[in-house]
Amino acid sequence: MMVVALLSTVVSTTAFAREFRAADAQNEDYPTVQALEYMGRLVSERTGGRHSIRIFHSRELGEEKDTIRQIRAGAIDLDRINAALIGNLVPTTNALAMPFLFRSVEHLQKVLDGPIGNEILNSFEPYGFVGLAFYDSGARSIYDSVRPIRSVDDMKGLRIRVQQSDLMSEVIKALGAQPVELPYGQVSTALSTKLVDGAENNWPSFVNSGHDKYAKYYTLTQHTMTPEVLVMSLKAWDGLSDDERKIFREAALESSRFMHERWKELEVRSRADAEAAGVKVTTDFDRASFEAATAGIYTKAMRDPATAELIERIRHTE
Ligand code: GTR
Repeated sequence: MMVVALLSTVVSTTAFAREFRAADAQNEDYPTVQALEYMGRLVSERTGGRHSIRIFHSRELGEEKDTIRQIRAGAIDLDRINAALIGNLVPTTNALAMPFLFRSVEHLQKVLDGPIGNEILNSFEPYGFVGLAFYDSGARSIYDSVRPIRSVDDMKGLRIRVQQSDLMSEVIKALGAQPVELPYGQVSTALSTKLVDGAENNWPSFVNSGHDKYAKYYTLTQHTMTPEVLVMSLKAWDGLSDDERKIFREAALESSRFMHERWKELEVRSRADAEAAGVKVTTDFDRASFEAATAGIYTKAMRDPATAELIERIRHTE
């Protein structure tokens, strides 16, 4: 009896114990990676050490776009990606990346924490992955090495790096500049060799990836507030029991709260570091000219009824 009981414990442990591989494009100092580490600790604790998360940061498992392919194939278990990268695949997700849609980060947070956020996380399954949680990314702004951007006219002719997202290319084109889609890992070199004149990102990414060394003008355009998303491959998800799914979901949400508490302060610190390193911040830019230039993006997006409905609901979220 004893032997059987012992054997069955061993079997059930080894049969289901797993190390889940998680990818993140950011490096280990970045808060999303720290959030994943936090989540990993919770998962290990709550599964009595049976499951663990091994994090491959700094694009060790490939650039963001490649990791989406791998997550769909089940080659990676967890992936922390920016929502803009999902938009090419799941068009309604582009609602989260639309220019000048969110009135503030608080407005965005309300949307993500409410039914819309939930619906978006739940809409990925047909594409081979499951949405677990959103992470902060603040607002993205345009930076460059050529001149301060005061109105949309100053964008003319600039080569601006964008994420590998059709929507982001369209936004930069609409602003009169030339979009250059590049994976995150190539942006620093592209800036230093002048392959591009600038890029766009939030303060922590701008500083953490060293772009502030090359782009000395940062304009607070805050043109998008696209959040980060944590997804799990459907293959990994299908292998979990209901209890384990609950553990992963809750740990993901708690890690998102953990990061949220640290994010604001990091944004402030990153901006201060950039300014100390000689970056000039333009705050008095002509926002109306940017909004007018990107109006056509809405006309196009609203042709898809599901996206149109989502955009309307986001606008009406108080
Ligand atoms: C960052 C985001 C990354 C990546 C990057 C980029 O803000 O955290 O996942 O999308 O932007 O611009 O490529």
